[in-house]
Amino acid sequence: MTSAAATPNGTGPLGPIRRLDEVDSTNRYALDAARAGEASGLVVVADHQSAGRGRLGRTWEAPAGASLLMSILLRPTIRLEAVHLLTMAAGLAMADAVEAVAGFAPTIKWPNDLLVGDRKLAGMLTEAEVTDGEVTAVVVGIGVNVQWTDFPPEIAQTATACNLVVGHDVSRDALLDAFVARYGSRLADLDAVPEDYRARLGTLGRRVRIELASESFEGEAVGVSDDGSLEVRTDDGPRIVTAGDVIHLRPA
Ligand code: BT5
Repeated sequence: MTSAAATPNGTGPLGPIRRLDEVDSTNRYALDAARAGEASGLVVVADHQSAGRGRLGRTWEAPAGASLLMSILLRPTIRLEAVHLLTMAAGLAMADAVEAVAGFAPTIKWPNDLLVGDRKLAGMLTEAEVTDGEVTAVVVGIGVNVQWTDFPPEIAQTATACNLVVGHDVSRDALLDAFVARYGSRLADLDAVPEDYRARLGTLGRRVRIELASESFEGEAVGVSDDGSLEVRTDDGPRIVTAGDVIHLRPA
């Protein structure tokens, strides 16, 4: 296990919250705001994104008004390798916020999806600005399916939403407020994040397939280091995964 030992001094309190009716991507907006000198703490929330970003060039779908779509701009004093902690903290804060507001507890799938059963409730995309080897800004983007009627065919079998889980309406504003309060507390105590993250992680102990750009392999997910890397036990020995896609497989 490696120690990230990173307290992101200088992130400061979260806020202000900037609400947009429509934007291409709240992450793009927050990254541009960072480059223009915006201070740490800005929370950008949009009702609709015309080009919501997933990881690895994928897209994030959400009809207007159906999802909590937001990006948080942070300016932590942190090593690039420890930026994962900020996303892990956001996953924990959102899982706790969903539990408090909607009344059910999502699990985390490594690295940062929130799941209910095998269905995806929320996804996260963190992007960092690095200048001369120093992290100058981090944008943590989160999309949570809150109030959906039906899903487009591409995700109909794999997605879920808060209202569909609990059978009644769930407020995006209440979820936003609950998240902001919890994320602020998590950022102030990053050392506690890895252990709490492991406790919420549905991936540990599961048989998984890891899909990397160049290869894929299967094994059992056995651990997560303090900097967020996943350890997978394979027939050929242990593998450490720092980025990639995980598929939870049914037990053999
Ligand atoms: C993610 O990517 O899960 C990161 C999603 C981050 C979205 C937020 S919204 C606010 C902020 N601004 C942005 O522009 N982005 C962030 P990834 O693990 O690559 O998952 C993407 C895949 O999830 C897609 O290829 C679909 O298969 C699926 N997907 C797309 N929209 C979905 C949805 N609403 N619910 C569940 N799954 C979805």
